[in-house]
Amino acid sequence: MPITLPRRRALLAASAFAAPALIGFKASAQAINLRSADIHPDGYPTVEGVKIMAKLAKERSNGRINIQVFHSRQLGEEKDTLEQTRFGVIDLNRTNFAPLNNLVPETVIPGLPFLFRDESHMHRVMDGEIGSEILAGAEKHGLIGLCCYDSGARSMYNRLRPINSPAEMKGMKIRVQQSDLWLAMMRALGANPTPLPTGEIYSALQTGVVDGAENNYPTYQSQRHFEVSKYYSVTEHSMSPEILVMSKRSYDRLGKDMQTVLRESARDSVPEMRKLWVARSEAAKAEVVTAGTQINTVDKKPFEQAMAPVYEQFARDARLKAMVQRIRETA
Ligand code: BDP
Repeated sequence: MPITLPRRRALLAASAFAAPALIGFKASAQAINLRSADIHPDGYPTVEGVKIMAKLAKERSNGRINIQVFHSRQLGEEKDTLEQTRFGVIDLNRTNFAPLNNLVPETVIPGLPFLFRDESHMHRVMDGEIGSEILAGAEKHGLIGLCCYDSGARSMYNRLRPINSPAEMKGMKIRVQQSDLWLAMMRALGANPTPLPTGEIYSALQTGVVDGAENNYPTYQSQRHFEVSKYYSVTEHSMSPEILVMSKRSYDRLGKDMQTVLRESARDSVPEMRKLWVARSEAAKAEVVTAGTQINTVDKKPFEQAMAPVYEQFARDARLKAMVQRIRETA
């Protein structure tokens, strides 16, 4: 049907009117709703860290950015949610570095045994150039590394007896995170590692599928593992931090200004998260001691020596080797 002149004029007028309205809508009002995953319960410092980031991002975007944190594995276990994050089904995800190890070679570095001298050494490394390089490594794999959160140091715990030396771990069935590095680390100690997602550890300990696991006090406490494995041996063998990633697909959909808001809000949530971490670590330790956990300290040297060969296996290429060296040289 031919368009009559008045009708054509009306159509033109309508589109001329609609266009600026649409642009205006896009630039200011369109809400950006993002879903973030975490396996930890509400109140855990990583969950609260992302909530702090969400608050900052909302303020700085004049209310446009809305981040909803799905804690307590509501969206699934870390390995599965990371896959979904790569494909843009989930927008943000806070996990440990470990489930990224097999995908992103750089991410093995911060988990290597006895690499960081203490928490402040770890902060200096991860807050600096090396930390940024590690975070950037995820980008080729569909993930934007936004920031690192604290996770303290991981120690061994089990239901059989206190561990004092690697010799006492011979043949012990130890749950590990789903990463080749973590399998190798436990094998180096003589243990028999079983990779399991976090949510399966409690019943594995309870039924004897595994004898023990390893983690920091806040996870040992909040996952209730102390109820079924009461010997906590302070090996502090790894300080593998946490990482907050964003789906590159979700990120690429946003304008530069909103991308900056998200990056900066994540970065600025880190000091607050660290304060919460310190408080939670102390509270968790006190709670498990009251509940009957037996804590023993160990001579760490034999553990360090037994685990040293994993460096050759996982920090093999020149770039990763140099990264380890640079970390050791960081004052
Ligand atoms: C905790 C980490 C969490 C890991 C968990 C584990 O915060 O991301 O999934 O350890 O070992 O410390 O499964």
